[in-house]
Amino acid sequence: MTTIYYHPMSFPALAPIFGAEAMGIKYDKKVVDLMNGEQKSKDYLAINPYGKVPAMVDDEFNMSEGSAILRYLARRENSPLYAGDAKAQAKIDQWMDFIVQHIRVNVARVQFNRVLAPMVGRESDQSSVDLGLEFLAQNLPQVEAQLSETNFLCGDDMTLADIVLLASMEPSDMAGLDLSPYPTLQAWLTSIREEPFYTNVHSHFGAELGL
Ligand SMILES: N[C@@H](CCC(=O)N[C@@H](CS)C(=O)NCC(=O)O)C(=O)O
Repeated sequence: MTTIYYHPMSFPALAPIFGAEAMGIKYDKKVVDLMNGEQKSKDYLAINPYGKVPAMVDDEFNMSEGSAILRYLARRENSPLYAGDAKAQAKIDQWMDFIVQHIRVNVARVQFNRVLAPMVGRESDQSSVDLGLEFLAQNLPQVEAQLSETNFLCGDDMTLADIVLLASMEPSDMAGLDLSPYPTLQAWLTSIREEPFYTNVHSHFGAELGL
């Protein structure tokens, strides 16, 4: 049995959840209570010694890191989401890395300081918000340009790269990101959020917490 440990407000952890749904995998999902520090409990550290979500247990095999979990599941399932020769997979990897390193981290800067910090009684850092917005303004145009050329990041079929983009953009509304300069990305998000692999998880980001 495959179990994915996550939290509904963790967009890194939503990536393997969306991926498992999109691959039609039979799996269990378990919420790790990040608000109360369950990720540092002895039981959870035995699953993921790094004390973070996501993590995955596949029978006796444990692993962490959302992108690595996605690749493992796709290889195990021989999924079309990570298909093709070395070059095709390299392009999927390229976009996965780009999204995590240039998009997700900056969405996280804005989301953390505008939404999460006030929720957990921490001071917001406006300079971090500004930096996140500056880097998003540099990097989102590349996503917009690609999605204006092809239906998905790596062509006309959805791949793991799109799953990572979807998960990374989850907090865009909640964090008040202005996506109006990126109409193709906006339309893409609206459309992909209507897919069963998304609606099986939630209606929108934060729905599980009544947000
Ligand atoms: N590089 C990891 C990032 C995982 C991560 O940062 N998880 C956060 C939630 S978004 C976490 O578990 N934080 C809890 C903590 O650090 O105590 C991945 O992509 O899977």
